[in-house]
Amino acid sequence: MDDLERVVTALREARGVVVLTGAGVSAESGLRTFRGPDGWWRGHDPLRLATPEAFAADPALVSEWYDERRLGALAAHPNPAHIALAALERHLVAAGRRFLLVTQNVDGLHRRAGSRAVVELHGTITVWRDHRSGRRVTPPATPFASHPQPGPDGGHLRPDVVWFGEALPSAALAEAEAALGWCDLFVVVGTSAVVYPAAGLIEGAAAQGARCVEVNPEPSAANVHTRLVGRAGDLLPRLVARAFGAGSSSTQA
Ligand code: BJW
Repeated sequence: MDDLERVVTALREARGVVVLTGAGVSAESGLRTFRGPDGWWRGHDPLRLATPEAFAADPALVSEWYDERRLGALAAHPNPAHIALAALERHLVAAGRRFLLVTQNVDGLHRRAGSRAVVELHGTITVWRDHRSGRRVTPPATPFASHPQPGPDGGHLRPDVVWFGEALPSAALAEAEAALGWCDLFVVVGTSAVVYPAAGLIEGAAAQGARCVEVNPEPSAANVHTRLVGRAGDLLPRLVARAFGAGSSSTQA
């Protein structure tokens, strides 16, 4: 039996499945990853821009980067990987088994593909908040008139995402950690697995006895039992079709 067939069997037999996704799952929707060769924006390292320090030093620059990415996310479409994960959830739930999709992505594409049990560890790019008061707003799907954009309470608008050094939303992290107690299969898709506490979920799942599987064209930092080498948009539809029947990931909810 090859690795793909082993994962198909694991999907069929699992009582509870958790999937952790990263930027790679949206690469085939045309969105840039952070650490890939196309990640830099106008000569800026995205890992430096995604910090409170960058926003304090140059709010206009950071606002412009996020506004461009916000509009890019709104214009993007879920790809076959997002759609396969939504189908996987439907199959498992219909069979009375548990499922949770934990994403580090802020683009909203999993929900738009039809996934329901989704935990967004790093927030969402379509919601912004006043950097002084924290009051949230959902801006219209048009470019901001200026950068930074004034907030409703006299501050600047910043995206409602989690930057380095900031705490993750506590309810989201707690839900992801609680799932490690019931999952027996943990699937890691399209993440370099170097950012914590998200990457720690993989170690936590393995420590609690789950089989850990990776789907990625490059091996990540994650310590997993099985690596499926390839693009998520190729491998995930094949896995779901082999586990639950041909064509089973082709329709959205
Ligand atoms: C494909 C593909 C295809 C390509 N198919 N795959 C423990 C140890 C060391 C450090 C720490 C630690 N605990 C905490 C830290 C500090 C820090 C951290 O982790 N630093 C490390 C980098 C060293 N963590 C934090 O600061 C976190 N906060 C925190 O811990 O707070 C503590 C606290 C508590 C109480 C009060 C206050 C504080 C916050 C981390 C926030 C990360 N934020 C970002 C930006 C989000 C907003 C935005 O989108 O701009 O999140 S950074 C960026 O990295 C983003 C991503 O979600 C995250 C992960 O990146 P990801 O998704 O893995 O992307 P890439 O580009 O790295 O990888 C893409 C992958 O896809 C590659 O593997 C490709 O091969 C693959 N791929 N095409 C499948 N078609």
